[in-house]
Parts: sequence; structure tokens; C-alpha cells
Amino acid sequence: MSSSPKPVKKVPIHLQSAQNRVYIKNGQVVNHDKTFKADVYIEDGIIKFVGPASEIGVPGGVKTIDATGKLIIPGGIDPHTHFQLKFGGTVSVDDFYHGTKAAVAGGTTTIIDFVLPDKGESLVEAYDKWRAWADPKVCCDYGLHMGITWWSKSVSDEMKIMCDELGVNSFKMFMAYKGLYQLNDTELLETFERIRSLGAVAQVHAENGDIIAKNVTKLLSAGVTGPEGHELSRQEEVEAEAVNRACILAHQADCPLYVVHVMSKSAGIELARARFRYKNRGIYGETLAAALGTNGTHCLNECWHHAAAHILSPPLRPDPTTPEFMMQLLANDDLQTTGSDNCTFNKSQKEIGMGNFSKIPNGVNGVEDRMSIVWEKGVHAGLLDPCRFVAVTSTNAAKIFNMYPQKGRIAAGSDADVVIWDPNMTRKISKDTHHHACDFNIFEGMVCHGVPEVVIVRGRICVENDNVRVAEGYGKFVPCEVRPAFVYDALEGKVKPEEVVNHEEEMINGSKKLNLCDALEIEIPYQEPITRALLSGNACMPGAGEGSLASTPSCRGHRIDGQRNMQESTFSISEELDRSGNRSCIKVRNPPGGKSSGFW
Ligand code: URQ
Ligand code: ZN
Ligand code: ZN
Repeated sequence: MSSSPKPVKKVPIHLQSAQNRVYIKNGQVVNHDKTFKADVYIEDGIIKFVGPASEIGVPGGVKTIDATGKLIIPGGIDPHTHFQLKFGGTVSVDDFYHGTKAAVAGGTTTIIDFVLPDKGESLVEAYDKWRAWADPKVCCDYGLHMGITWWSKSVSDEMKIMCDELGVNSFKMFMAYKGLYQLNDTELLETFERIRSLGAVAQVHAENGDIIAKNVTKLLSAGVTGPEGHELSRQEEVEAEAVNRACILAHQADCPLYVVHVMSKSAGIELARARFRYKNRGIYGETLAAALGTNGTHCLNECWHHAAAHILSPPLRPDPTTPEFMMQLLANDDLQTTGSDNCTFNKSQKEIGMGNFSKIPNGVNGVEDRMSIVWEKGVHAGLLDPCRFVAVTSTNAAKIFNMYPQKGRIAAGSDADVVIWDPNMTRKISKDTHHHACDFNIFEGMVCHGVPEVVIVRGRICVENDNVRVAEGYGKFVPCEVRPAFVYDALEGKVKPEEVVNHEEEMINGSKKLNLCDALEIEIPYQEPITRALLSGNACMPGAGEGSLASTPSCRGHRIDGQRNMQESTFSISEELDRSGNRSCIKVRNPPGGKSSGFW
């Protein structure tokens, strides 16, 4: 073993324009698996060097940034956006320019949007439409998922073209939106089998659309027409049932499944149970900034516009303990990613649903504030460490959709999507200062620790000194190959995912680091079926005390037969919530199949 130190290889630095070359010094690099002090050198949109300053001569004529006291993290990856989506009889106002500008402003440097063909529409034609919309407008790189909104041999055939020729490796099926996008179980099984054969990744919108359709009819005919009817029509168990069913259908088809927008404790538990049942192979879950940063009590607000602005599906839940629970699931690796599902509508657009909550265009903001929300509610709250923050806001999405390590890592050879993150800086969220095109922000007034001080998009400095300077059309489409190793090597048993070993050991000997509630008890507020609530004459808030009278913001009365009676006042969701603060709860004790010290 030579005693003398190896000669340090100097990285040759060619003289080029400073804009192409950025040198970040004195920062703390944070990747999903480790954090370390290092300097970072960027040239021509690629990270060329990560390491000690001694190994790289400080070049002249290069843009140098001092990152003392700051973190150097991979640019955020938001795996779930809907920019300029035609939906609910209108079009979401954040187009691919405003949406990606807002993303970059918040530290996200890659987004993955959804092509959602109309029923009967060719997937390839729909894809071409989305590319034509996005390519000239995007300020950051982007990928595309494909929605399977109808099913036929031709759809199955075109899925192969998406994978082989057009850089799409994931397909989203809907178990809700009956009559619009919803597929039945046979169709779901067939899509899962097709996706498995292509080496792609399945996604589901997991809610039972049949229950929802029935409940919407019952609620409207009983005179419940305001935004408060939205969550009543699709309670937690309606989401949880679909999550469980989707996981079983996918497992039966041996197809990897990514459940999008997991919005409730019940659904999160079902996903965690499936992950444990299948040894973390092939089941992944996403939650949203909305679920982590706010809750469904806003949908009970006396102001119709405020309530309607918080409507998305699956809904925000009225249980105020949901946000922390979802963050704990991310900490436990029971959930893997955070998206935004950014699908914004202005107040005037939301008014389409005035008088009928089922017509309120579904969707909220999130793409700009996602990273700060996760830092505030996760890291600053002591539930996540910085490495886990990077995993759930960037790296895991890159791995699942096969963009890694091009995206999602600070390493030589990776794209120079780099954020200098100030963990101690705070910012106050407001519609008056955000970069969205919409006139509402569901996080209005929230103060978050964790602010992107500098955002570099494939080598271009787009955020610096509180200035957002993006270039429309600078972003590029990121083709995603099939068979992401992170997914398929685990699914096919080629690797034993590390966390499976730790997770199992922790589950068996009870040493699981995080126990969400004391000794296996998880408080799930009981929600009475609306059939009983509505038909009980003096309907009361599901789960509240019997016989309580009140009136909802939208409904001033209904009779036993469900007909609307303008004279009587009926249940008021907000009043019942207040009066029955300690709503009856059911406790989930030892899971079926034996003792566990955390999730099943
Ligand atoms: O369901 C989705 O993900 C799309 C249509 C956006 N809307 C929503 O409420 N999540
Ligand atoms: Zn969805
Ligand atoms: Zn969505």
C-alpha cells in the first residue's frame, strides 16, 4: 500500500462563458442516502464535479456561489401535475408556462404531467396534443404519464407505442369519475396485465366511483348542494376500499402499482398494509402537499368560495390529525413520494358548481409550495431528516419513473438541477406573491421554514436573490424508459430491498422507530354512512351525537323523505363538528394476522 498520498487529479476547466459554468462552494450536499460537505461544479447543464475544493482548481471567469450554511439538494421532482387540463367543463388556469414557473420558484426542477385522452381518443394523438402544448412553454424539464380513460384492443396496442417510441413508462387508471374515466375491475386487471407485459408502472386514482355516484345522488336530492357535500359523498373508507382493491388486483397481475394522491389515514394504512404484505415489492404510494399542509375543515367554511377552492379528489379530510399522520407515513417509508396534483381553477371557474357540489371543478394548487410544505411539516417538525426530505420530494419519484440518476441526485454526470436550500429562512405563502396564474392559494398565510435561495435548472440559474428568471420553452421533455430497476428488480426478486429487511425486523421485534399512535391504536374518526345520516329525519353530522339539528352552509332544510324543506334547519356540518368535538372514534388495534408495532 503506497504511503504517499495519491496525486490529486485536477479537473481541467475550459474557459467558457460564465453562464455555462457555475461553481458552488462551502455547501452541505444532501442526497437521499447521505449528506456531506462538498463543492459542486456545473458546466453545460451537467454536474461535472462534486467533491473537496482541494481537488478542483477554483476557475476564473466562473459564476461562483457561496453556499455557506446552506444545503445543496437535487431539484425537486413533482410526479403529479395537470397544467392547462380540460376538466369539469373548463381548463385549469396554470398552463405549462405558469405551472412550471411556479414549480421552479418553489425549488422543483422537473414535473411529470398527465395526458388524459377523451373516451375513444387515440393515445398517440392525445400525446401529440400535450407535447404541442408543453414543449414551447415549459420552463423546466418534464415527463408525461398516460391516462387510460377507456379500454380496448386499440388502447392496449397504443400503450406499446407509448413505451417503445414516445418515452412514456407509466399509465394511470381511474377507479372513480364514473362515466368519465372510471374502469371496472375486469378492465383494471387487463390494464395491469398489459402494463406488466410492457415493463411499465401502473398508477390508480383510488376511490370507489360507484359508491360516490350513489352518494352524490342521495346528497343532492336531500338538498345538500354545497362544497360540504363533496367529502360526504366520498368518505375515507371509500378511498381506503379502492386502495386495498387496487393493491390486490395489481398483485394478482404481478404488476407494479403506484397509488397517486393518498389523502387519508384509512387509505394510507391500507397502502402500508399492502406494502408489508408484499414485502415492499411493487407497491408505492404518493401523498400531496395539500394533504400535508392543510385539511378538509376548510371545505366547511361559511364562505362558499373558500370551501370550493379546497375541493379536489380524493378530498381533503376533516380529521385535523390527518396531515401529521401522512407525514409519519412518509417518514416510515409507508409512502414514498409527495406530489402536488396541481390543477388550479379560479373562483369564477369553481362557481360552475354553485348549487351542485359535484360540478365544482376538482383541483388545487401545490406545485410551488410543495417543497417548503414538506420541509416545514416534515423536517422542521422533527419527523423527517434532510436525506428523507430529498427522497420524498425528488429521488424516489426519479427512481420509480426511471429518471434516476439523471434526475434526483447531486452527482457528477447528473443533470445540473440543483437547489441551494436555506433551512432557516422562512417565507409566508400568499396568492399575492405566488407565481401561479390562479387567484387562490390553499396555504394562504402559512409561514414555512425551508426556502429555495438559488434554483438551477439544467445549469441555468433561474432563481437568485428573490428573483425568478425563467425562460419559456427552456425545459425539455424527459423520455422515460420501461423497466425501472428500482421497481422491477425488487418486483422480480433480483434484489431484496434494504428497507424490506429493516422494515420486517423492526415490525417483528417491535423496534420500529416510529409508532404513529400509542401501542397500535390509530384514531380513525367514525363517519356514519350518509344513508343513515340523511334518512334519520334530523340528519346530523356523520359520527356526531344523535338528533342534532343544524343547517349546512348550502342546505337550509330537508325532510325525512329527503325532499328539501326551506322551513326547517338541518344538520350543520361545522356546528356538529364543533359540538361533537370528541367525535366517536374506532380504534384499530392489533392488525389481523398478528402483533405488529407499527403499520401492517
Ligand atoms: O383526479 C385527478 O388527479 C385529476 C383529474 C385532478 N383532480 C383532482 O381533484 N385530483
Ligand atoms: Zn386522480
Ligand atoms: Zn391528478
